[in-house]
Amino acid sequence: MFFADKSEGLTYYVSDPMLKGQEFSFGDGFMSQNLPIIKDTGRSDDQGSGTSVITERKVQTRAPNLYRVLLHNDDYTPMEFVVMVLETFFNKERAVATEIMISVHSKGVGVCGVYPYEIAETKVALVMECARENEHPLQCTMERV
Ligand code: TYC
Repeated sequence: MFFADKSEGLTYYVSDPMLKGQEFSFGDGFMSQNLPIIKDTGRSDDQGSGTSVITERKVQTRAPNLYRVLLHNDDYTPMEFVVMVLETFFNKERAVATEIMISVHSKGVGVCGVYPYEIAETKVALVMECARENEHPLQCTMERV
């Protein structure tokens, strides 16, 4: 299996047998596993020897993509319910939760926290499910930082 390193115009082969048959592209995180990389010494016109040698051990880490989780104001969700949501799903102290709720109430939108994509997505889903179960129109969304 291989992937193209577009930044250097090279093609690498990953020598880990566990990854046999899988295809990868930059950005899916597998490079952060410190895999041995074999640089292809063959030529693209098929005239190469076909021999490959391990030339480097490349480590590439990625900063997680962070997302703000937002609460939106509405006219019907009880203030106490919003405070409970902030305490339960965003681990806020009651005083902080109350401040955030009041801020959302007066400004229209407010940040509950900043998280990597999958955590943000889970929190949005949990809040929306909780609001729906309690028949409140509270809206929770996420946006890229
Ligand atoms: N505006 C709501 C009320 O007056 C309270 C509220 C605050 C609703 C924050 C949603 O995200 C929200 N009951």
